[in-house]
Amino acid sequence: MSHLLTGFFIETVFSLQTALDLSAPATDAILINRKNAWIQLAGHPGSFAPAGPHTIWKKRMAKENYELKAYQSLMDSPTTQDIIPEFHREVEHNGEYFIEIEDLLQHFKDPNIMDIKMGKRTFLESEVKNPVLRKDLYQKMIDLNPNAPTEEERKQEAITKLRYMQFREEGSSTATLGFRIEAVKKSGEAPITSLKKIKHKSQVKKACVNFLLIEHCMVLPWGILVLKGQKKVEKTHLIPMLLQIIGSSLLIMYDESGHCGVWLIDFAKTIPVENGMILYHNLPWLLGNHEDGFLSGLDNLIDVRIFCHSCK
Ligand code: I3P
Repeated sequence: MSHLLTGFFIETVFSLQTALDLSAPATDAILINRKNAWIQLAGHPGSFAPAGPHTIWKKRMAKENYELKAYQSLMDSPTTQDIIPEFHREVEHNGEYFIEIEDLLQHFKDPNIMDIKMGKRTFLESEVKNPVLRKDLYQKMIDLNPNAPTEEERKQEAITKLRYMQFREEGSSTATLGFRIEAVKKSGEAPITSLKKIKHKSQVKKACVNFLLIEHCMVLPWGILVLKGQKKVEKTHLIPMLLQIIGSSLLIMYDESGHCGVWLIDFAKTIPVENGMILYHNLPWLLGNHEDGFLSGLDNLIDVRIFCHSCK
């Protein structure tokens, strides 16, 4: 696969303070410089660190190591191995587990970056049975919409993760379009992560047009063509039918030099379905059918035509 750039990683690091402090891999000046340059656009703060010159470490947050298994499976498949960061290995460091993956930014110079969270469902089915009430998610909910909590939720000042994740889906374009813009960073500017309420097609389009400079319009289609099956792969075969892909993002980057790329990233909630089941990635979700709405999102993203008129 093409080895694009270093400097910051998208699903990544907002500030030096929140970056993981891993003394072992990040000792030389180059790595320290890289660490200083990181910004986190989305994902769990502090879960990434620069590793080798062309790689980063990503910390395992969950008990189950879904991400390692997902990478192994996606790297094995010729249809997906070119659209994901290259997976190197699993690492244990100070009793914690990490995966070492390609730093996609190593060849970009101050790129424009967009992170689009894919799918109509953003939570695992296991959340449906999780009764834990969380005050932090209640707080995040009222920060976004003070009128959202029910009377009971107001009394409890807490909500379940399922409630929060569905509230976020409904309050963004996730529920209707099957994707949402998580964050954008334009070259030379600070990251914008305040796009949580972008919901309607026209708003999505406006945000995308703002991101996509006209002169770059012709270079970006490459990425989406790969995603659509440039290698004569049917779109429905591109995304594995045995994996539910929850909370993964499309990472779009381009810079002044004409480098551009689109990758699928973040597989912490990408898990195989039970034996004998297959997924279509575009059917309505019903508890137990594991559908994720990934391909509905991809179709709608293409329909919004953010990439270019000629890449339809
Ligand atoms: C977070 C986002 C993350 C999710 C996190 C949410 O909401 O959906 O993907 O982590 O859950 O709080 P928001 O985008 O509004 O900040 P997971 O993907 O790991 O589920 P968490 O609070 O349990 O970490």
